[in-house]
Amino acid sequence: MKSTVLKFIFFYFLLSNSKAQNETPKPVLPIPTENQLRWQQMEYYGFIHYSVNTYTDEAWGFGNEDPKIFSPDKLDVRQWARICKEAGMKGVIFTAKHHSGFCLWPSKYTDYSVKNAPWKNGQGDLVKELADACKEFGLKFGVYLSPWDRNHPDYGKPEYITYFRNQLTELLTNYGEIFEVWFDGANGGNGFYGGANENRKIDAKTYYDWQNTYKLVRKLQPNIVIWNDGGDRADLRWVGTESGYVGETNWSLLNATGAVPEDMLRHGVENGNAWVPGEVNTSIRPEWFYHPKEDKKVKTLPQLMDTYYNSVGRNGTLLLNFPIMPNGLIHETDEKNVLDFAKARKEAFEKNILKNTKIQASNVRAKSSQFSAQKAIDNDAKTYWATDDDLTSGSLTVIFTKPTSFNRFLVQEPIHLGQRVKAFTLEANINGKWQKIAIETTIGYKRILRFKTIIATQIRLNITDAKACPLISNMEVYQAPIILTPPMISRNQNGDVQISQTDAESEVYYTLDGTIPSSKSAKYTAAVPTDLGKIQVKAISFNPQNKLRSALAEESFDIARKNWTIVAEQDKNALKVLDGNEYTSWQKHKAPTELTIDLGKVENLVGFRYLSDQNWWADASIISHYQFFVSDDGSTWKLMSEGEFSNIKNNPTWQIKIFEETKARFIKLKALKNIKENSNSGYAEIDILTK
Ligand code: FUL
Repeated sequence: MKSTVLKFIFFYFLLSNSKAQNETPKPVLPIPTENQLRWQQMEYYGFIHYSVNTYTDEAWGFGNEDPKIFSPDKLDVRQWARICKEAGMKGVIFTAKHHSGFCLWPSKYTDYSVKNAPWKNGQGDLVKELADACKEFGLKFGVYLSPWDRNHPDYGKPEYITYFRNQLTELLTNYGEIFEVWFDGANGGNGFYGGANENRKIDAKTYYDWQNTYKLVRKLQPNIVIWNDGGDRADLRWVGTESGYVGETNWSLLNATGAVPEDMLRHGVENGNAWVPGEVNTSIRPEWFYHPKEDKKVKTLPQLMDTYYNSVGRNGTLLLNFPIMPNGLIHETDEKNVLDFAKARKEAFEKNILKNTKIQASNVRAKSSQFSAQKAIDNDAKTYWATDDDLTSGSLTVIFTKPTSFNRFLVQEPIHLGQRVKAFTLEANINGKWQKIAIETTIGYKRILRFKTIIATQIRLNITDAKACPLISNMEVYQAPIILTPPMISRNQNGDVQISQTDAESEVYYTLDGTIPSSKSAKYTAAVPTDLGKIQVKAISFNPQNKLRSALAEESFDIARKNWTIVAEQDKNALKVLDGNEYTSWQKHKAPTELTIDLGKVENLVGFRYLSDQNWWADASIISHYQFFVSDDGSTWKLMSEGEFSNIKNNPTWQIKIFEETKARFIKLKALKNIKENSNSGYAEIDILTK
């Protein structure tokens, strides 16, 4: 009798236990809301910056700009929507009101809007036009409403909050479904404020009474997600940089209260108690608004690909900005580069090698087919592989029918049950031996790994640590083609030639004798020392797999600047003007000012070149009017050239000035005037031309 009872108890436990295992794993809290889940699945969407400061060439409007300047002659929101759609984006967020306070819709609550602009004789509503265009092109629509308003007289007083909420109500009521609202963190400071022209400070945490503002937002748009980096924690977080990346370790969690230092923005908080995923916001140009001087600084295809892998590929979303030109259109270079980017992504993720492959798991939850390894490659995002509850590790092994080459690995967790994986490795069986390809940390909604092409017969995802039983909803493997863009050539102060690859898997070949390089020319592996004379470098990127080559890159350099010194200058940073790196710069003295260089020996000069500080915020320091002197002894000077660098503000590229041949050992560039009075003079590079 006793033993029958015991047997019964034993089987009861066995049964109830296996029943529990058979059930859906319990979520690991916190988990995303449905709105956050839907938003995460969008992955990639566009930002559009346009306002009165588009017409003053400023990053921020001050709030006193005359609405009359808002008069585009070619404005076409359908062009914006078409480009976003063709780029593969799923939505668009529009600066309905930026810090200037100028409203791009005819708000009832202010005259500082398109109502008083010449565009469409004050009858236009740009928010409506764009919302409609988005509908037409199948894009979701979102709005940026700057909490900071440099125009409004009440900004800083309690009355402004009513104004702000009234505007929010207009935007969230009259333009259909809004998927995301953006509350920028820039808050308070100098402004026009209805003519007060003063500095107004607010406490971004308390001033806007965010909790009640959020309630209003959710009441008007139940499906929305809220982005806010200044006030109370909202649905999405800033990743702490506008450069286009989030940390490789990226938890979609933060703590609901308390400060969020930059490190947490970048990586999230492993044991955070609130689901606050990261959105990577970045512009296709250095700045958010359109500035003609940035026409040659549009992110290139390799840069855009890096941005993608460093955002969507790291459990983030990508919010990529287009500045609108004064004529009302997106610039053709921005369009071309973003469409090239779409094409390259399509090619990279065209053929998933894991379709119809054999897959095995180290453990399957309750041995149930519902949670089998197959669920990780069944192309159904709702199903997933799961282990038993008592495990926090496990592996999935894919067996190919023949040696297979690949260079990308994509993996996803079903995050509606929480973000679990803390650590994983990727291994491949190459020539019968298991090798580690990558050692990583978090996965989250999506993780994509890039590595050099390998040829393997098996591949294994090894989850080495997780918060609870690991779950994988999807795995994909690809052979992404090599991106062949011309390499970048520079020469440092020592005279060494440096050539940068644009794809880790490409090869670079170069010549120094003016001939066109081929794969039989010298292969670039490290900086190439040269004699210090003039050189001409030609280089190509080469795809060793299909033997295709990029367009030619070529640069000519005058004599190396190895023995040059900057005269009477203590600041070591001054040497940055000779380092051959266009991205480093030096600024010190206010114009008029002089920079004197000792060339180390007498040279036969016929001209000089100047490259201004290339940082987008460094406009003021661009030298516009100059004199150039030479000397034998550094004390008696001869003026060789003077004048202006025409159009340098809009086109801050190398400025070349030629003069009559002369012999000299010292040179002096005198900055007579900069673009802005009373600013320092800035230099990225100074160089000479010799006979
Ligand atoms: C920043 C703003 O100050 C920029 O102008 C831009 O709107 C960017 C997206 O956010 O904080």
